[in-house]
Amino acid sequence: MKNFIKRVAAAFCLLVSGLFQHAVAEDGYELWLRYERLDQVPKAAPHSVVAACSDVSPTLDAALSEISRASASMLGQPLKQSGKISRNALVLASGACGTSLPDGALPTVDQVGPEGYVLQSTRINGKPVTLIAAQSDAGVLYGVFDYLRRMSSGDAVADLDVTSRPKTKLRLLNHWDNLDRHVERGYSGQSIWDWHRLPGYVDPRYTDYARANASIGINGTSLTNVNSDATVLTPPYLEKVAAIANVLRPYGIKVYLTARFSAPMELGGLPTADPLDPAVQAWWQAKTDEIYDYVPDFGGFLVKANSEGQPGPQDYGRSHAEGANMLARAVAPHGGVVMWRAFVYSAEEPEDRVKQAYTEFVPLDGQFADNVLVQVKNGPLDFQPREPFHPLFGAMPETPLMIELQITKEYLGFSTHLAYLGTLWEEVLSADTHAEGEGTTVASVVDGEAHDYAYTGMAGVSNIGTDRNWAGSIFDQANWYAFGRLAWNPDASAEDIAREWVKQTFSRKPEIVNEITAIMMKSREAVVDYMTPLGLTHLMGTGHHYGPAPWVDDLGRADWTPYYYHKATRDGIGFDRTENGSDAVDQYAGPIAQEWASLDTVPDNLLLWFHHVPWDYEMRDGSTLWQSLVAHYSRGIATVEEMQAEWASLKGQIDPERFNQVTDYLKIQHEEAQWWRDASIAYWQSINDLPLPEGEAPPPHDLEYYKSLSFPNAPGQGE
Ligand code: BDP
Repeated sequence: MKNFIKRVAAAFCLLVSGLFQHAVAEDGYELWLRYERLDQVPKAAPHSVVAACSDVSPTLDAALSEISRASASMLGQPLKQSGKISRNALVLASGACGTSLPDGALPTVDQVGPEGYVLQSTRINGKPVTLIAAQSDAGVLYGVFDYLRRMSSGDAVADLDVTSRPKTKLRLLNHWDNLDRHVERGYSGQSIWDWHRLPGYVDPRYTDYARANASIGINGTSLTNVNSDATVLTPPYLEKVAAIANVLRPYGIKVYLTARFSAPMELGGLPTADPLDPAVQAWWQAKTDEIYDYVPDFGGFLVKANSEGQPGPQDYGRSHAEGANMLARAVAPHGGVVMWRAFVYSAEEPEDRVKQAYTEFVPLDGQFADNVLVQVKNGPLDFQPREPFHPLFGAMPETPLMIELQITKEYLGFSTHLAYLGTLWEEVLSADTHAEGEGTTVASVVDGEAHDYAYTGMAGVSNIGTDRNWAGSIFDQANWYAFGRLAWNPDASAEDIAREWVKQTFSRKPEIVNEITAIMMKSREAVVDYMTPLGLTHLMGTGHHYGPAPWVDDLGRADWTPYYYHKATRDGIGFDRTENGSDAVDQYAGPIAQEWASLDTVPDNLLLWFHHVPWDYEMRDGSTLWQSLVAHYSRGIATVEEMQAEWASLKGQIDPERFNQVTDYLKIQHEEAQWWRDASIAYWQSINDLPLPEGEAPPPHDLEYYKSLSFPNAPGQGE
């Protein structure tokens, strides 16, 4: 009888848990950490987990709780924690925490560095086990996430022999979040940092944020907008910052803040913020010491200075290096760093905007303090759908250069366009700068291999907000994911990363994985085609950056207008950056400069970035430039149509919530792709007076209609 009751109770629990599983909303909150139930328990799946140390640190605790959550979800029950090694145990051991293991049981972890790990199927006391070993607890945590990723992807977990270490040291998200919770260039709701309620209320969401980031190796986060507000440096806010840091710390994530250069005046009442003024230096030193009182492992400062109206050292006739070094001195005793942004272009400077960062920073090479990194956007302009790589990569051998990527899709259709950015970033990272001879890829500069940098890093401008799905859309989660994976290994393949993400996010079924990966892999080029084909750039609407506006030619500054970049006249189109024009091409190493300077060898996809050519210029395929341009727009739309059809074919195989949202978003994308094509063509025709190539549909409206569209409430706007 007792047994019977037990069985009934068990059946009831199963039923309830089954119902519950279905009732759980597929709203995207779980990201890639969904840990879907495995159809088959894999060979060598662990039966228990052993943390081989006496003192379980908060980081190991986080690892254990992730294992418990994941195993409950994937295997049906959480792994038992045990103090004893038994058959098929999962054994966690870090440097300080492997002492309870028998001699010789631990593999050497010398080669994995402070954050790497070893995953090994081995035997301890004659029993088969899986060992996750590292020098540090953070390394174990990363190893645990790797192990769970394999399991969640349906990969084999028997016979593991994996060694992994991150190729970059600083892997950071940069939030562009204001203290009033508005997110500059944010398309996923408000800032998750709930400053007003902090520190009294610490949203549990911060723990999930930390889990997600740690799962992809992110080890730092800059909480505040680069267009910064000094208020965050005041004691009430530092208390809030400390509360966030406390949640992130066990996950190996350090907190950084943006430093407003004029803070000594605004907060300290000083008459100047001159970095060579002793009172200013003393103010920053005291402020920094104070920050470390609140957050003992504070990472350091991220600074946007003398750029787009932000205060900076040049206001006092000082250089970027002098400004950066002053802050670097203040954080140095605490082990902090300064990330100084190279996104600068001067208001007075008549020089081609894409040349200015190089012109300003190359002469400063060697002048920065040891704990300064210069943070360089992937391209010389501003996160456009396609740019050549930034010429600073390879040109500052004495200065650690971080790469800054934009995860939020300010220029690629906000969160409603499906655009997987892994391919964009792979294109940049694998580009050959030729700086130290052939094969000096941007990745090899960023990971320090080319110039032996002491610090290395990657920053991604976050796309995270209060939306339930975090990123504004399910596919935008893939961009957050890909950023982390590439920061860990800048040589990783965008396609492998996409597959991995799809398996954990949608399905392990190979047909579904292939279909969704294929959609992702072509998505970014589709955006380039319908927005800025053939090397065109910066054609978006003013201020909010939503939609096309190639006709704009009269803003406060010429280099904010689309006209500045396309220079279309009746005779031709494109920006001449050869020696006959701005000669920006000369900022690249010899072989690259030669390739891009010549019409014979410049790739089609950068043609109008570097050259001004007539509308009837003959392309390699025999078409005229005009025909080719129009064909690219239409091809972009056709690709979105393919993506829609491919997605539609998955109906019934993806849960309705996510299926429907993606379907609706693709429809928006299709309409907006059409809008980009039509508005652009209407404008080019008003300039070149050319008829449309055969078979191409005319825009349904006249140019005046497209010009009249106005979007004062578009999301994510700047100041
Ligand atoms: C631009 C954004 C602006 C940022 C700026 C930056 O439009 O909101 O402040 O980049 O990176 O792309 O500083």
